[in-house]
Amino acid sequence: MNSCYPAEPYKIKVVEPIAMTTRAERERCIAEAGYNTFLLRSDQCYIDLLTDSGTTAMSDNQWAGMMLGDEAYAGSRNFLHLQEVVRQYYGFKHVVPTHQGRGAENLLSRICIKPGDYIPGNMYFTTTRAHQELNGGTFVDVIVDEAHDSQSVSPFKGNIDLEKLQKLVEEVGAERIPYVCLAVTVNLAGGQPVSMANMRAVKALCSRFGIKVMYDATRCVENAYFVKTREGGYADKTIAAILKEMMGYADGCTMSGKKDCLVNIGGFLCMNDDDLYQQATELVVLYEGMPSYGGLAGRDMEAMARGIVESVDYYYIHHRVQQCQYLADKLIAAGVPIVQPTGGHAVFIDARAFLSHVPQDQFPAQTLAAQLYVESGVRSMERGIVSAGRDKKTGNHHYPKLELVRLTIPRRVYTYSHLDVVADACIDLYRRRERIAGMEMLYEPKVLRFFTARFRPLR
Ligand code: PLI
Repeated sequence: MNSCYPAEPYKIKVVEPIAMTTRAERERCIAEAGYNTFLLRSDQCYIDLLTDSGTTAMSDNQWAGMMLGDEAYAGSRNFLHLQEVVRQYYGFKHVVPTHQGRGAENLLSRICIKPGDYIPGNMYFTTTRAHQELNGGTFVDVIVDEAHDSQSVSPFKGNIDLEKLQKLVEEVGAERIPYVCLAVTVNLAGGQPVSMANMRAVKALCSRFGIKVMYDATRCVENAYFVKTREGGYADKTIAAILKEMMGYADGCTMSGKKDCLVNIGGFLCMNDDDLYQQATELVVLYEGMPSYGGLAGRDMEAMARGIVESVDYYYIHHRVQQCQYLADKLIAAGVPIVQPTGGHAVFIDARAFLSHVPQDQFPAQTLAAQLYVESGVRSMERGIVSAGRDKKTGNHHYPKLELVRLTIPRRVYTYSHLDVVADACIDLYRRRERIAGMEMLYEPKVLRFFTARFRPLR
């Protein structure tokens, strides 16, 4: 291992044995799961890179906090701690806890979106767009073009294209745009960050038109790390200072605490506007719980408050992002096509280039994820045509330019040795790629189909 990859800034106190399976067992398991890695059982997986969501190893300090859970129905002291920490690190005036990120998306979309509205964003995320559409809105992608090109090495491929945004405002009118949804970082583009300059410019443009800017802050600490390491003028600033500046260009945010707040469950909605807060407190009691717990136990709010503090530690985030880089570098050295530059939470294999003989409507990324599991017991996730779903007007598949397999690294869970196994399996498969055929879809759910769709290999 090259010494530029930092060793773990933690030591192991508890271990969880993982399943060792044979190839024959894995062939049976994936067939039973309809060739959909979401439908595998976790005890059928050796290294589980399905997601970094809720899969974090919490620290001893967070577990200690769990024992201090105040499970009062209203006014829990853990809520007050969470509120204090969110104000300190994110800088927003109000926080409404939710059971996870999509709970916050539901509240925000229901309050702000009217039928016929448009919600510009830097590439879609599945649950975010689903909530926007459920409330009658139309998502419009205003991300920079480089984001759709897996080989562009531009450092901030998550940026919003200001011209695209301004054009949309002029076309539909500012009154039809309740807010701009800016994700920091952009999951489906490969974990690509947004520059501070772009955040500042988006805020300035939106202010001119009286449009709110709401962040999807799910991986905001990873974004802050990239600002520090890639953007001029930030190298000497702390992650906490960068995070606070980023949030200063937003009117609020939705947050999936299951990622950058280092917890297994939790989320929140933040805002500065008192009226929006009032409306959120009225709605949260219907969908989540009292505004002082929002679907969470007191202990979970305590773990999240402590996780937020830990997440801005430089040694933690440096190691996290460099683990992804380590895996990426091994794949690049062997010629395996991946999205560049490497993002903050995952390595994304370009399945379109990897299986160039498989047409997109034979689901190359879904196929590759299934094959990788059979090969090695490594569970990954499709992020391509299956995840993109269908156009709600025409009923046709959306055909995203990016057809990816995501190898998502859970936080503080796996070692570099595990990543060696993952890299070796991908490389072996790449050498035998011509022998892999595509698949057909046998069962297709109407909403968020990737979770439960079933497939069959084409012979
Ligand atoms: O899974 P939730 O409901 O806590 O959060 C939804 C969500 C919102 N925004 C973004 C950018 C996400 O990545 C996200 C959830 N992501 C999942 C589950 C993932 O595997 O990437």
